[in-house]
Amino acid sequence: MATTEPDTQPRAEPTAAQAAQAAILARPATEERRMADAIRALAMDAVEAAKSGHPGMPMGMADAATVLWSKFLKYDAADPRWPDRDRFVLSAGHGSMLLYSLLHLTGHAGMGTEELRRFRQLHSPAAGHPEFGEHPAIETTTGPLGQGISTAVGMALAERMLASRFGKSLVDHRTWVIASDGDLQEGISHEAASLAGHLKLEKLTVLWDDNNISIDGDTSLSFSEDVLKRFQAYGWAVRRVDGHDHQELAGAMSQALRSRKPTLIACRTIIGFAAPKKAGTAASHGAPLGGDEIAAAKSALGWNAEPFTVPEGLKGRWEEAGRRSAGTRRSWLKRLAKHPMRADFELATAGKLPENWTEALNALRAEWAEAKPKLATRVASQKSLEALVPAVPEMVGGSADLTGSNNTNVKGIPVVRPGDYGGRFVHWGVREHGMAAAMNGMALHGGLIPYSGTFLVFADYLRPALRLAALMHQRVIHVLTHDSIGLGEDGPTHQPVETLASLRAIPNCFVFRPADAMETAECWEMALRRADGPSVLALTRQGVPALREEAGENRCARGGYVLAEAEGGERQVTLIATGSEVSVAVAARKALAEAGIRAAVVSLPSWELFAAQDVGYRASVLGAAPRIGIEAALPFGWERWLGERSAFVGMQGFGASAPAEALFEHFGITPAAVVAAARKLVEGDR
Ligand SMILES: Cc1ncc(C[n+]2csc(CCOP(=O)(O)OP(=O)(O)O)c2C)c(N)n1
Ligand SMILES: [Mg+2]
Repeated sequence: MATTEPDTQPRAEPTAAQAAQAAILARPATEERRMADAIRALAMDAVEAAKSGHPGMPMGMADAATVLWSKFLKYDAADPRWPDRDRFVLSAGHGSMLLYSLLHLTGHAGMGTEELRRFRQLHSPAAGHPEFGEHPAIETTTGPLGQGISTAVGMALAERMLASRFGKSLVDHRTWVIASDGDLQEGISHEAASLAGHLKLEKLTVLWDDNNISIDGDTSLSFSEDVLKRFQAYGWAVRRVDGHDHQELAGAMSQALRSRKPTLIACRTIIGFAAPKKAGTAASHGAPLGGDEIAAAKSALGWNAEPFTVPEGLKGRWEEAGRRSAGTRRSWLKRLAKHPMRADFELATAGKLPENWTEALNALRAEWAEAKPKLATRVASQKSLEALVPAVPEMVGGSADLTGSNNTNVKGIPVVRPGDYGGRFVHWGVREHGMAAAMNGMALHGGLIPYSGTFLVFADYLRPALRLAALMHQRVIHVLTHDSIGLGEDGPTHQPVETLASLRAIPNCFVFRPADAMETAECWEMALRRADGPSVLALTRQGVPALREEAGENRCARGGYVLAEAEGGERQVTLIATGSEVSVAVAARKALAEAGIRAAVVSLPSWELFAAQDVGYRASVLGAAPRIGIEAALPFGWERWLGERSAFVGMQGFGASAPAEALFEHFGITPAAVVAAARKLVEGDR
């Protein structure tokens, strides 16, 4: 007979995380701890109700967030768009319930209990991941790891630049980020952190949720560098704290306020803190905890309130925190009212363009109509910028180490330097992805209109940030030069063939591919006017002839237009081209006329603008005759404009290394090829 009791299960030894958790829970539950517990309870409840979501991160970072939002963050729940508020970015966007709980608890309108109950449901502002535009206090869309922290670098830079323009009395705020292990693993954060250190963005503070856990399990599976040493080497101040100790957290945040460098605070936390079985494990990362585990977690915290409710006294403490900076905001409003630069400040932060901003550009267009210069469109872009940048003080240029190739700098415009933010041109270094995310941050911050530069083919190095700009409706402009085999000898690694199609595939991203100098100026005007989304300017390295003879109306405004109508009767064929291939179409039209074939040439610099025109206009431009598309890129997407009786003259695969003229000949993107295709279509018609 067995002598042991058969009905008692042997107890598993507590894990290190469970032991640490027990020790923390044994500390006296202060009022601050109770405030953090409110976040934990709401996060558990909302994820449970939605039957999906990420409870672990909000539970782990609740203490750090409580210290930040009740003692340090400058904000007023009554006006979440107050321009001089601190910016808060939840880079680890999967922990969205952390942000929604904070907004709810601090008394922000539009994030009531009902909204929390509808977490992750259609049209709820409490979406799966924080989405810019869903609630005024959501500063940026996060979820794709690494984007938030990198966007925040742009916000912090924007603050420094606007402080330099308008002075400390109007612009004096900080940028705070909560980032996770995944954020710090993503390459983009390495680019952005390196840049922030270099630029000495001392008002940027990152709270790293150092919980050693990601989806696959312990981060030691794939992550073993000394993160603090890495950030130190970037030029950051670094600290390590117990992420559940409010005093340590507050101490580190106070030090960050005094730092002359950006600060990384590693908050050692337990993911899913308070959940008896799942804390400290990946199981709490991205799934509801389940009723029993929630009940046990609440009991461990001594939390007795009904789901989605917070005891009144505690809610009052939180709402007090939400009003903490109301007086500071009122004083700021008084300063603004009397400020000599008030009008300029309000114009800039509203994203409005100054009066007469097109004057110099129009003068340039008039000059070009006369002189008909043969210019690379990247050079025409530079000249357009020389007319625009002095007229629009919000414009901030830059390049990812290709300034001389992208032609994005303007003579006399100073460069942004570490500690000196009076410039309006940023040397981003070879950091396309970090550049594009930081530009999103500048646009989101408000007061700036960033434009970049790199090669078109390297759009793939910045695409995830551009996609977010499109999703968030932000005005950022990417100047992407060397836009085809026309760049020549650098060869197929540098010659985009699929890039235009891939950028056109991003919703709300406008791609402009101007044909000559005049169109370049017109496309610049359209990109700047576009306040609700990003624009890409695809520009040539090689010279292109002037095709336009008049400077009146901005013909690119409708996205596409008839550059040259067929002469001597109805069209027999319509040649539709973009960028450098419009001149190929013009030459082909002439040769076809000599052969007795009546061809019209349509320039189609922006498919998105053209698609937005009424059907009558589009039909009149595209015509009823057979169509030929001409573009030194893959045909992908061209079926949209071509129809059944059509041909395409362009690329079929990767390019090659040779002088540009030899490549256009080799790949058959020539007037002769267009003529042959036209003949086939027209003569096949007879
Ligand atoms: C760019 C990107 N890749 C992958 C994911 C999917 N994903 C969401 S969270 C996560 C990692 C979770 O680990 P961590 O960042 O440490 O967050 P924690 O689990 O500690 O909350 C991953 C891979 C993502 N959101 N973004
Ligand atoms: Mg983690």
